[in-house]
Amino acid sequence: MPKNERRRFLQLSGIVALAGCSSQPGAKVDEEKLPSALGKPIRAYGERSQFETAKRAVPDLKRPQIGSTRTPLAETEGIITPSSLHFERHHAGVPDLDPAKHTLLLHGLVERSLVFTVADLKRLPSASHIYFVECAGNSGGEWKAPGGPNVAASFGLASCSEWTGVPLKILLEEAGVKPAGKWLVAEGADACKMSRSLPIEKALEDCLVAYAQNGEAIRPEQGYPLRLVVPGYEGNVNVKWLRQIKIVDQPNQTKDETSKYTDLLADGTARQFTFVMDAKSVITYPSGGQKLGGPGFQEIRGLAWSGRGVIEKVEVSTDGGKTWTKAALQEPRLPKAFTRFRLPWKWDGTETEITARAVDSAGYTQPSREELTEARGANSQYHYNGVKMWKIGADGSVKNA
Ligand SMILES: Nc1nc2c(c(=O)[nH]1)N[C@H]1C(S)=C(S)[C@@H](COP(=O)(O)O)O[C@H]1N2
Ligand SMILES: [Mo]
Repeated sequence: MPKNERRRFLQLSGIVALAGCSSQPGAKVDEEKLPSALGKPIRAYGERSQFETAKRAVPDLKRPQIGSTRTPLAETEGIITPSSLHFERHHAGVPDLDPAKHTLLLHGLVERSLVFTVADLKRLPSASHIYFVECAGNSGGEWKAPGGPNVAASFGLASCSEWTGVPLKILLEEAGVKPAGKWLVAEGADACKMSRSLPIEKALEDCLVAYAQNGEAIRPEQGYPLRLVVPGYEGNVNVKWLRQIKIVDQPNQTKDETSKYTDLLADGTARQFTFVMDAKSVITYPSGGQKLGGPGFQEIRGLAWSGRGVIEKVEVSTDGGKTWTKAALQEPRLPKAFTRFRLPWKWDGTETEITARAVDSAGYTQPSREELTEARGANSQYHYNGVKMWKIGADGSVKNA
């Protein structure tokens, strides 16, 4: 154990004893009486324990194909979102695509138009990276007022996976982008033909044509068999069920980029193609809807992320923003991925407000609600990244503040 970790552990061990462990010092435990049982047979594909209940709430929709589910982030640990709990956002349902028949067309302003089968793509050099995907509409309800009663409701349109695929740069080099090719248009095979324009520099920098998520094939809901992964950019450009990429000379102004994802500012002008998701953080424990067992040791836990790079610092306030303490950041800290933060805290049993703010490697600090609305007004439905407060009552209940 490194020295400072060890010191932290020793400091904690005193309070941990007060945090609900029921053993008495010196109590005798009979090893022979520890329970055991004959288990179930082995099985071909894993499932979680019957006692685990974390799930995505499925809204009751008139058209169930058009909607979203949210990741219950407060019920996940570490930085990886289980694929089965990744949020979903579909504009026209989840197509059931046969990977033996699905192809990706790469054409437009290129020397050679190319058609790739999924098998072709899997033969090419591959790369794996951990990246978050966050819908531009995540936390959108917070613009008007601090709205969300819990983490899932306000922050659950964000998840983090390990994505594996072919760097898009390799495909573009195969095709040979002509000098006039400055943008691309990526299109999905769902009924709405989701399509978005992206600058060619981003495509050459770090985009992936992904076929795997967390070690297995991408889930149908995440774009099986192929999705574009655009690290750090708003969720919508991560086109699922990817079927074509067309190289063009300017953004296409597709329906998906003109009808949505543009921020109306206070002065009546609008921001379009903002793309990058700014630094953001949220405390996942204690958070809205949870209840603290009683005064004493608590580990404050949360997630921070930034579309511009790595999270450099997360500060936590347990007195409504008057004083701030640096939280420990889980290593390795990866660019454009979730970073888990943790801070030991001794709750004295009185009413208080807790919050966190993130600083990223671009030197950007997550703004307060006031700073954000001062700069951008409160007309938008997208790209909200103000800090989130949770109010802890004297009875231990945690509510939206
Ligand atoms: N083809 C296609 N791609 C799509 C969408 C879609 O409806 N169709 N939704 C987009 C939106 S708005 C978001 S936020 C992300 C959501 O990705 P997920 O469903 O894997 O979480 O996918 C994007 N890619
Ligand atoms: Mo989205």
